[in-house]
Amino acid sequence: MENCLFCKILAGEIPSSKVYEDEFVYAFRDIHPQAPTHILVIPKKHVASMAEVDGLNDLELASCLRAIRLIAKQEKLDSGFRVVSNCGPDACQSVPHLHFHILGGRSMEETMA
Ligand code: DGP
Repeated sequence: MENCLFCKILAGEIPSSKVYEDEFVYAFRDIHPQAPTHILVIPKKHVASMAEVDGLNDLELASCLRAIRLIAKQEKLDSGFRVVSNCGPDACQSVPHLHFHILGGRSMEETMA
């Protein structure tokens, strides 16, 4: 998708710190980490958000969730981690390419909003 920041990262036009890649998924470190470990997991196929997830097939979608488990193991987040996907303006989504934040490496607040 033209003019999509994360599609440009996928294409290698913008550098990123890769932590995981497979046929359907790419994951890299967030440029503004909000926890000691803060990783973004994206589907390689462009869909804007969870609201448009019907644009992915089941394998593409499940691959994101399976990648999250693998990355959490790889990053040794054994005592836990949080997964967040902001969707739309009310959730302050700033990059309109579906992504899952993996946050870990410290205790999280009980409140999520
Ligand atoms: P969200 O607000 O949920 O749409 O999260 C977008 C995240 O993307 C935000 O935590 C910062 C991150 N981000 C924005 N631009 C870049 C970039 O150029 N490189 C990397 N690695 N992360 C970025």
